[in-house]
Amino acid sequence: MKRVFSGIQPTGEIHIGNYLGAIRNWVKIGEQIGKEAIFCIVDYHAITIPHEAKQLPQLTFDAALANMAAGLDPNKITLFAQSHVREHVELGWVFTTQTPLGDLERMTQFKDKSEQHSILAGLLMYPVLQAADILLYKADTVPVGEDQIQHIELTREIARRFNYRFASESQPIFPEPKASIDKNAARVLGLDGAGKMSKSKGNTIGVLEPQETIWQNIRVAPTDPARVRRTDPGNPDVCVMFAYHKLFSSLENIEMVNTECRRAGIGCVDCKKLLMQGIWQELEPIQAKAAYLQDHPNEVTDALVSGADYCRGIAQDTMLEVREAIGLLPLESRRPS
Ligand code: AQP
Repeated sequence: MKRVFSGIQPTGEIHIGNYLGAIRNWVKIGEQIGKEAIFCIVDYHAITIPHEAKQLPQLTFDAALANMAAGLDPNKITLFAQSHVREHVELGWVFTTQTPLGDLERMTQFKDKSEQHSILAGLLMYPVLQAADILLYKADTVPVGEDQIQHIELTREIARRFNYRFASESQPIFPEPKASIDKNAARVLGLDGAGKMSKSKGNTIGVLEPQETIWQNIRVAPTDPARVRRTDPGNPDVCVMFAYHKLFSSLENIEMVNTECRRAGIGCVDCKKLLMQGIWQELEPIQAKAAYLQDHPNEVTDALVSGADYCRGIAQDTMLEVREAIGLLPLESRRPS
């Protein structure tokens, strides 16, 4: 059976970039018949930048809850926390020993993040652990946002190199997985319009953020800088609000905004109010489900426990193959022949 795998970091509130760029795609895939879908809250990744140890358990739980609220149904997919399956770290180490340093130093995300944070060795190794996450389950499809394409390419390279060194051409151990990108939301812009929406940049719209806070942030968000007065015509192509309309509004409203903004028939506040309606239509049911799960936390915990139990079985089978392939002494007390 084809297997899909993806993960999300519990580094803060899940935002609409995560939701539209990745999670919504996960939900669609999870509903497909004939594909097994595994999704992971990658807490070992979250500690590659400075973190608050006391907050991490709650953040991990909250990320699981937000994903379930956004539509991941544990009856259809498997959801678990990365640290509950220790084989991720074991395979990560094996891959670390096989990965040239130069491959890691050229990763764009490493370069970006090492400008923001002190460089921990784990930050450099991040994509190796990510490769282990994916390949432990021999997943062939990885739904992600555009920012992760380079990491998935490296995962393919790691799989290829491992197969070449330790397996036969006719019986490779790992598949070479492909990224699956939702083209409409591959790179959701941040509220500042300056770059991708990122938890660490504080330019997010949280999926579980109260309606009023979302509105306050949208109300003051920049639009077309050349449109100073209400009577000035605007250019939707350079306005982040229009980019959001394309993600949240009806075709009819998108067309109306596109036409009316250009001839100053609609002002920025009206445009933003209309956008808010579209956003809220999408987020309200998610927030209602989140409120339900907050009242029934056992549903989240049960999903994580049974998800980890299931994944551990797959992961242990893969590690048996890997250990044998790379020449580690078998676990059972046998003398090497
Ligand atoms: N702005 C975005 N547009 C589209 N997809 C996005 N993703 C993240 N931001 C956007 C996708 O969401 C999935 C999980 O993200 P993550 O939290 O594991 O990764 P991230 O890229 O580190 O998220 P942030 O918000 O940008 O966090 P920080 O600021 O900590 O780096 C991934 O599939 C990602 O592509």
